[in-house]
Amino acid sequence: MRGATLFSYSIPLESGTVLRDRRVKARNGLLVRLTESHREGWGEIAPLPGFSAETQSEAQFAAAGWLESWCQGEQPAESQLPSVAFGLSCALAELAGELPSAGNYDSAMLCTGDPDELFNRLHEQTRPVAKMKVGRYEPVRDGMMVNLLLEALPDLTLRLDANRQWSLEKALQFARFVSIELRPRIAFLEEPCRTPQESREFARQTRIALAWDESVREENYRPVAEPFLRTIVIKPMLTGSLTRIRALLAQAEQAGISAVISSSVESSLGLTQLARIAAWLTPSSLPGLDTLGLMQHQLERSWPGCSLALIPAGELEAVWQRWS
Ligand code: OSB
Ligand code: MG
Repeated sequence: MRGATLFSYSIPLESGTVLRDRRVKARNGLLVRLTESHREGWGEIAPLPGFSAETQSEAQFAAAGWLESWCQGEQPAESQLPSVAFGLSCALAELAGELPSAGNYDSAMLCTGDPDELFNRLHEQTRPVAKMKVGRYEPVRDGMMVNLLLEALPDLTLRLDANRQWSLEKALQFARFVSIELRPRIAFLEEPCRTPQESREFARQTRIALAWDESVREENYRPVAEPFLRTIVIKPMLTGSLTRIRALLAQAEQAGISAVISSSVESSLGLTQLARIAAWLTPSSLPGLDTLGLMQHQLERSWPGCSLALIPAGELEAVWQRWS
C-alpha cells in the first residue's frame, strides 16, 4: 500500500537576504513524504521566485495530481515542472534506496558582503574555496576586492558569480583590477555578461575561466566543450528530475566540463539531499550549498554541525494526504 503527504513550510530568512535584486523575507516550499511497505522517501518541492517559471500553487497542484495516481499504484510520468519532477524523484530514490546516504557537506563558502568575516572564516579552512557574488556594485570595487582576497590568502581559490549583470565593457573594467598572475586562482566566473556571447569574448580577452549557470537552464541547452568554459552549475530544483540531472552530468563529462551541484536556497532537508547527490554524482567537485546560513531554522533533517533549531515535519501543515 502506498501513502503520501505534502507539507507546506515557510522559513524566515535573515533580514537583508536579496535574490535577483529582490529582498526576500521567507523561503516557502513543500516537503513530500512517500510511504510504501513501511519504507519512507522524502523530497522537497520548492520553486524559487524569480528563478522558477512555476509558482508554489502550480507545483502543489501538479504534485497532488501525481501523488494521487502514484498512490493508486500507477507509475505517473515525470512532471513538466522542474521543482515537482526533482522533489518527487528524490522521494522515489529514497524509497527505493537509490540515493546513497553519504553526503558531501563541504561547500564553497558563500560571501556577499563583509570581507573581514570572510577572511576569518577562510583562515580556518585548509584548502579554502569561496564563492563571491560580483556585479552588484561598481566593477572596480569588485575587482579590487577579488585582487585583495587572492593576494592576502595565497591558498584561496575563488568562484565568482556575476549573474549576467555586466556589459562586456564593465566586465573588462572588473578584470583590469585583477592581476594577471592571480587570475588562474579564479576557478571560474559564472555568467559575467548579459549575453553568453559577450561572456565568451570576456573570457577570450582576460583568460578568466567561465561557468554557465543561467545558460544551463535555457531551452535546448546541451553541454558542449567551448574554449574557456570550465564548469556548469546545476541547480536541480530549477532543472528537473534526477534522471534529467544525470543525463546533463553525463553530457558534461563527455564534453570534459566539470559540474557543480548548487543550492536554490532549499531547507535543510533539500540541502542535505543535494549534498548526497553531490557525493554520489559529482564526487570530484565541491558543491555550492552554503545557503543554510540565510535561514532561521532547519526542517526535519539536520545539516551536520549546524546549530540552527530543527523543526520536525510533524509540526508543519499537511496540505494534502492519502493514507496507506
Ligand atoms: O546565482 O548561483 C546563483 C542561489 C539561489 C539562486 C541563485 C544563485 C544561488 C547561489 C547558490 O549562488 C550558492 C552556490 O551556487 O554556491
Ligand atoms: Mg549563479
